[in-house]
Amino acid sequence: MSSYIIGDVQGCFDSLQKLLKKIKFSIDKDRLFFLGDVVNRGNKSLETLSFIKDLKDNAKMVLGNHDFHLLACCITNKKHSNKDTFYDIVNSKNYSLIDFLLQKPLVIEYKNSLLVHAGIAPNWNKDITLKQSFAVHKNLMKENVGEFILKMYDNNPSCFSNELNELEKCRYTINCLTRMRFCKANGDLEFQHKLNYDEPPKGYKAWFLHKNRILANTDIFFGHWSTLTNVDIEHIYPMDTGCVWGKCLSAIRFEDKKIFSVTC
Ligand SMILES: [Mn+2]
Repeated sequence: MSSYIIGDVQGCFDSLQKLLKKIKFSIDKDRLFFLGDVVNRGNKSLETLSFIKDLKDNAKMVLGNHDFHLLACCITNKKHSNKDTFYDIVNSKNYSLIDFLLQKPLVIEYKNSLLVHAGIAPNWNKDITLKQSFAVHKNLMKENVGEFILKMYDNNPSCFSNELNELEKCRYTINCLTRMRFCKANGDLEFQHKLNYDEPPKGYKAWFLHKNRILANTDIFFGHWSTLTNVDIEHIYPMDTGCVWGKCLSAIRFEDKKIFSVTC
């Protein structure tokens, strides 16, 4: 049995099938983890999400910002943008797919490693990370989830503290775990820049580069940052290799950390 962790598929169903063929995925023996953003930008969001859902216990996933955006467009009156390509799901009125996504966590702990879409604030330990992820998860499972989701659309608070109310804490958590690239050592988030980690905005660093980062000795697998290249930092596994931008879709085998890629 092997476990494979797969980066941002973004609706690129054909590339995903190509990748599964390359790793000789066996539904009886292997387990897949998806790092979020399984939908949007690519041309087959519906097929991709249905496929992952049908894998049942053989696949796990965390929510990414695009998955969250799909939820907002299906559950609330939030308008999708011209760039969104998940109309196939919205129009399918397949509520079991929406329910499936609502049940997904923001973080998965697997054998002492953490899987997350964007990253983990440098000043967060495993307990806070899992506790905050669970707080968001609980809200996504509630009856009035639409109201909750609408309240999550804001860049503030940019910093986490115990003085925040529950909704503010959830908003920071979603922004941190599903959207973060650059931040300050205290977890203060920045959202304007998408360049490589060696070109940070003034006063900020890539979240995984901060000295004294609490989880520096924990393996962290993440997606979201397709322009991230040449990262050679122990315990840090960036897996978004830009599938939807014509680059690659990649999986890493958990047991030996071997990387498998297909061109898209
Ligand atoms: Mn993303």
